[in-house]
Amino acid sequence: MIQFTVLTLFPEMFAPLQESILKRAQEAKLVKVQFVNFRDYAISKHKNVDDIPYGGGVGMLLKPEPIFAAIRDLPKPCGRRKVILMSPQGEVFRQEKAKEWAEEGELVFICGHYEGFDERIRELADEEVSIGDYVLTGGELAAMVMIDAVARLVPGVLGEDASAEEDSHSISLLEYPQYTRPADFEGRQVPEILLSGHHALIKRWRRKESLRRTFSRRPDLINAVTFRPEDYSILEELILEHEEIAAWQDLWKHLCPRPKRRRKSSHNPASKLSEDSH
Ligand code: 4GX
Repeated sequence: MIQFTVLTLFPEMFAPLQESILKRAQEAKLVKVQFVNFRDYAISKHKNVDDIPYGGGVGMLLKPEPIFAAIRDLPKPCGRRKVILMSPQGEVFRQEKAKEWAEEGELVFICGHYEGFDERIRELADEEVSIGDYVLTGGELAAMVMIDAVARLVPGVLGEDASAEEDSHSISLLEYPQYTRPADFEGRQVPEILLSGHHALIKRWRRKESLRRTFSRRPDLINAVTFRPEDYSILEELILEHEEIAAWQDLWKHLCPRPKRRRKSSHNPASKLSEDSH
């Protein structure tokens, strides 16, 4: 069981987590999501959680007291606990981070909804992370993205034939195109090879299309790809089909099949000739 604790002024924003796979995971007690409205920890009469910035400037900042009080009031964690702050200044959240966090007992997300937070709030966080280079109105959507990505890695959350591990490999290599019935949809044909039943050739075709897609759509991922010996002939074909791919060929030159060294033979006139020459 992994526990997600969300410090937020807007717990209703998390309704999407009560649907589909994560709903089932919570019913099965594999995942728990709980909310702390830190306005409950505001000290002032008017329950303010934000205030104007010292030194002037536009907008409001989250005050430190309610967040500190809410964190201090959390019950002792069952296992390991990690406190996370969402911010575009943080390290970008990736699949590797999701895998790391899936091993924790409790993840606490601090969600703010104002222009920023008092710098002293940062010291509560073990990690500061961003879901990407864009600005959100609050941390809630970012927290939901991360909860979803982590929860699906918890054993049992996806089906029995869980393919979470396979999926995470497809982060460095894009998925090949997939098709289901009908074989002919308004004249658009499913590639013939997929109907052939020739499993080895289908596997090779899929690998080739994955590589092709990665080169053309996400060249930034290519350095992270682990090339296999059997990729060599595929890559030679891809270079002929897309000249640009030749620019990367240093990445797989180590896979170049070397011609077998010929065994010494006295019946080979060519080798006799070369022996005579010295
Ligand atoms: N990846 N955010 C807004 C709001 C905020 C204010 C005070 C904490 C305290 C973002 C991102 C992002 C984060 C902008 C939350 N949070 N978060 N900010 N990109 O844009 O994660």
